[in-house]
Amino acid sequence: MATYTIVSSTTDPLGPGEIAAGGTITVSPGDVFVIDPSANSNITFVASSGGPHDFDVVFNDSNANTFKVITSANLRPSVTIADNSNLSNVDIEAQSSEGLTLDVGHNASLGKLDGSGAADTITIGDGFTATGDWNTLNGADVLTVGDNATFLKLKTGNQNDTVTFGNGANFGEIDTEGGNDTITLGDDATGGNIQAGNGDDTVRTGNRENVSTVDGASGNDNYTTQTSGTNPSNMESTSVVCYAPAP
Ligand SMILES: [Ca+2]
Ligand SMILES: [Ca+2]
Ligand SMILES: [Ca+2]
Repeated sequence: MATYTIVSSTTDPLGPGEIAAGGTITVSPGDVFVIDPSANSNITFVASSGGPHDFDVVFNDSNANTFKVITSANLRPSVTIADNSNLSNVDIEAQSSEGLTLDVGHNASLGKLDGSGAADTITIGDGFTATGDWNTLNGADVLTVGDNATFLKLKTGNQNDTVTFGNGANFGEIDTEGGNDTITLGDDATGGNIQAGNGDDTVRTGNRENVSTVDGASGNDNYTTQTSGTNPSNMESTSVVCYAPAP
């Protein structure tokens, strides 16, 4: 268990605890890797023998470089991104790992994300922007996002996923695929498509929903909105909830 800082691939000489980006890093349980703003090449984490090992990847700052953070088998990564960190050109690929925990502060951004094939827990503050497509893959994934988020395509794979956005969500597509999924959006949700996929799904939206299509697909699906005049498809139960104005 140790703390390391991952720096530019061309750093020479490396200081104490520094690792150059661009290679494969062997992880022991409890290790912490801080990604420096100078890191500029793909970083691949592999487990020492055994596992799955819990370990941490930390972004305290923006990073303008283009690279991927790849976590391999027998690892259970916990990734933390601080407030105001612009990581628009950084992708995370955790699809070989045993479960991803991702905690993101306010007003941050990240590129493409592939979650693990197990249950992932993703918690994001307000004002987030994803600049690539996200797919949390199999496992019962929980994605909780604050207000005014921008996503392109978001998919959550099989099993019972829970997707929650605050107000002002803007997205290209939310597709929760198979499993009994719950999608909850606050007011002013704007997007192209909500696709709940197979299974018994629950979709809720607030006031002033502006989503082109809301489709429950197969299963016994339930749709609740505070917006009148929407036209969902394949929803076995639909209710428009109106709140009386305050007296
Ligand atoms: Ca899933
Ligand atoms: Ca997953
Ligand atoms: Ca579903």
